[in-house]
Amino acid sequence: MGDKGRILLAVTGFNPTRWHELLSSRREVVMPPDGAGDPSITYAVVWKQRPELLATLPNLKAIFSIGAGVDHIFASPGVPEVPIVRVVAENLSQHMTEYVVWRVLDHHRQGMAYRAQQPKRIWHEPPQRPAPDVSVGIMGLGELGRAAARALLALGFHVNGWNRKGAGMDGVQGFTGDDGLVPFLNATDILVVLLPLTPATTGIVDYGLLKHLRRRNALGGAVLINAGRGRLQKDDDILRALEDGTLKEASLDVFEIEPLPKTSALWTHPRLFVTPHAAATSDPDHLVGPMLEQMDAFDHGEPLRHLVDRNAGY
Ligand code: NDP
Ligand code: OXD
Repeated sequence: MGDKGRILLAVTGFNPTRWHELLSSRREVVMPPDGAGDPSITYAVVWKQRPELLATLPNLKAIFSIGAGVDHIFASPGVPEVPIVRVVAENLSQHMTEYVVWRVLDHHRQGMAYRAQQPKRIWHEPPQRPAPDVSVGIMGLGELGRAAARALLALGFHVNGWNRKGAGMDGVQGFTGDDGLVPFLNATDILVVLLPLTPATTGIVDYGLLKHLRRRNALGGAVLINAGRGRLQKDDDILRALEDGTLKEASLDVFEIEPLPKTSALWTHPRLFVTPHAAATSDPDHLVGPMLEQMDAFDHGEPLRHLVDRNAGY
């Protein structure tokens, strides 16, 4: 094992025992506080690692993100100029698709209204339109957005997509870049945010953006679902939009500060559904095998897959 080089496993915020067990099956693994400056470390597997740790490793060949998002890596200064690999996996896409379909269907089928009625024993059927009368707009039509779009199309929803470079998708009405944003929002009833957090997207989901959503629609109001990153949104703007009717309802999996502070008014808003950044959790049993294969292949001169574009930040 030794001549393969060692892996630095540097994570905060969760218990990495299973990641350690699986990575150790093929290579030696070092965990902080050990590892700083260690010349035998050739790969780092990270989630919200301690700032500057990566910059101390003289023989680092590549960094593997434990998530699809890599904002946690760029949040630290001095990230070395080595390739960064992010998670792209069927298993993760499946989990995110489940979350998106669950939340879209709950809003579409008036789940919040029924949950409010039940304790009061109210027997009332709110208006219900079929899925083709509802437009779901996916902001960030990447790996996860496309998987979710396929499932929503299969359910009969009209699907819009917004991205940066303009690659289209069959069955999805495409909108691109700054010029496409307002037309995209104007044509959207349920906004699903699956963007990465970059300098270009930070704070993009604010009150002004939500105002552009289509509100006179089959649902009786606009809906926001954010499973991308919390700092894409302004938490206070979402509360304001829920209060003044700009938004009918929202589902948030991510927040500006995580864990969401106990004092946040988001916890108790009656038309807001909160989950604790759990839409699609990285599963080591599915992800470590491909990571180790990529390390072996790269050591043999083959290219890495699922590389991050450092200039774009995702
Ligand atoms: P991808 O990189 O595959 O897709 C990102 C999409 O966002 C692409 O369509 C891209 O456009 C678009 N995009 C990026 N920047 C801009 C911009 N400035 N303007 C317009 N469009 C933009 O990422 P994934 O689909 O794999 O993941 C998306 C995000 O989901 C992750 O970055 C992460 O933050 C979040 N996530 C959250 C999880 C959770 O549990 N809540 C779990 C996993 C991921 P283009 O196609 O043109 O490049
Ligand atoms: C990810 C996440 O980026 O879990 O994969 O948030």
